[in-house]
Amino acid sequence: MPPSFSERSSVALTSRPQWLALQAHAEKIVPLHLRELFERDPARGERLHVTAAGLYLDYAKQRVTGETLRLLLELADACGLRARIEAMFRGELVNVTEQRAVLHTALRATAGEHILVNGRDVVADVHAVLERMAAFCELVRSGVWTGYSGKRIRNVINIGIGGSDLGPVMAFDALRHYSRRDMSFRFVSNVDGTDFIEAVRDLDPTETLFVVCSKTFTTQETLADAHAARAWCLHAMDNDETALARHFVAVSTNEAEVVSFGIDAGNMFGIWDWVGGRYSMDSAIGLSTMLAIGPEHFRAMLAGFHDMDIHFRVAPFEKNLPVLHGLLALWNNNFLGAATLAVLPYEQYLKHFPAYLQQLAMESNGKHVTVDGARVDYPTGPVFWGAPGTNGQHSFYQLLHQGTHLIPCDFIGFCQPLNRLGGQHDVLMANLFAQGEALAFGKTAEEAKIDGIPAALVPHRTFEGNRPSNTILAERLTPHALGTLVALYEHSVFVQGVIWNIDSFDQWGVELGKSLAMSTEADLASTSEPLLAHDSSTNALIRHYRQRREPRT
Ligand code: G6Q
Repeated sequence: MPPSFSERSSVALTSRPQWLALQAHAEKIVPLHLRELFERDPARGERLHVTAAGLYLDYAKQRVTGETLRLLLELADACGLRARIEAMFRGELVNVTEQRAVLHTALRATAGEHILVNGRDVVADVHAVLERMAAFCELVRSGVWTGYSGKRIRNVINIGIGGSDLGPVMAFDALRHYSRRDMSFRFVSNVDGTDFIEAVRDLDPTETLFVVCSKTFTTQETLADAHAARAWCLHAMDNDETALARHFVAVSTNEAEVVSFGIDAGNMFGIWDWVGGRYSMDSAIGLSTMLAIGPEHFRAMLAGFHDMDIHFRVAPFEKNLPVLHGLLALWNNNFLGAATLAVLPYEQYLKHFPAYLQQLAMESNGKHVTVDGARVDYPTGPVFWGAPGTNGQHSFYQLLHQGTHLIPCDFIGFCQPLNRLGGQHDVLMANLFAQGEALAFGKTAEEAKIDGIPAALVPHRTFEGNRPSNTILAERLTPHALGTLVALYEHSVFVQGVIWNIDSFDQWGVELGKSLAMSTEADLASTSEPLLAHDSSTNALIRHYRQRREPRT
């Protein structure tokens, strides 16, 4: 019997024998160099990889041995990972602090599967929304859906922030190759008016459709931008409120607020409270993605997610891509002391992927208490960051190679380019492989001397190496491949959260941000000098700003 939730959480992670065994084992691994690990085991590179759902993960350049992997898998078992995976897939209240099911996997379940939440089959609901989305997208893409003046829609602007923005932005860019090139797609998220103004400055309102994405429909930034969009449209449409129905659709759980904003309930696409914002790009929050790439490609993306879901749920842990990926990240973080993780896609279309993962990983696992409210005594979620290669090579890779921090890297590449330009794809991939190799093996002082480096420069031209990395390869950046890649990281984040015994699905720090600005905004807006009750620094900043700001128009 797997341990129950309460039994599992009653054992402190750092007192578990499996944790202690890993700590003792780490002392043996830390002095070992990857050079030595490869010398001892020439077939290491062929053995330490796993394939699933079209992805190939090479983890031979991680600082692990067979023993490390065995101990990590034992830790996963002891923490009840298998039972937690099942609990999530079955719709149990895995998000304990919000008492919610966590069912992004239901968003890509195939028609005919049944997942019940409070006795209701959510898969049927998901497919009903997907069909409405597809029908709407066909109307817009074919030009049957026209704007107020009868012109077809040429521009789509997604208004949303956080999970209602980062997924759509990332997915649009990742799949731009498959998108309608005779339409423009833009994304407005910031309450900074510049974001909206720049997005619409060359557009005709009568050809523009706004997709207002907000799970709660109470988010300050999104509502401010949506109101700006409304005013921009009305100005061009003789203040005819009925025109708005042709130019605004919403994605939300909150029909009452959508209607009170002025969007027709018939123009609303539903989501559910069991979908976290950062896990929602494959729900109706992805409406702009579907408008861009069409329903068929969107379904292919969902199939990619689903293939990885199935693999995660059924594959033995030693061959389970998200489990291994998560455990290796945990090993680097908790036992080798790596506080960050760099994600380096060698694919220009994935330029927003690091930012997307930043939210997915850091909002999920940036927690300092366990599900029981106890302060953890081990590091949790690492800082995620990164940029596409090869660009990053000409800037921050210096620190990866020769800095004092250990920064594990995930290199991501594709065997076939979407845009062939002479031999440039080989150049791109050569760089990817060479970077992983250099980080792992470095260059010794002896090698530098043999290369004729002057003695005084040898310390500067020496590379310690022993810097771990994963390499993730897929055939081609298709909608399916994107789905598998995102699901891999979703589940890897989950694996780590289970072991750390934290709630990966709440976001109280983000909620704090949503309320903090409210009272301060009143202080800024006040027409008479307000009585300020902040700390003395904040009070002084507010006074400084009030004296210099331009009057509101
Ligand atoms: C995601 C977060 C957060 C959220 C935004 C937008 O997991 O909860 O990023 O997506 O704050 O919230 P709304 O969709 O409710 O506007």
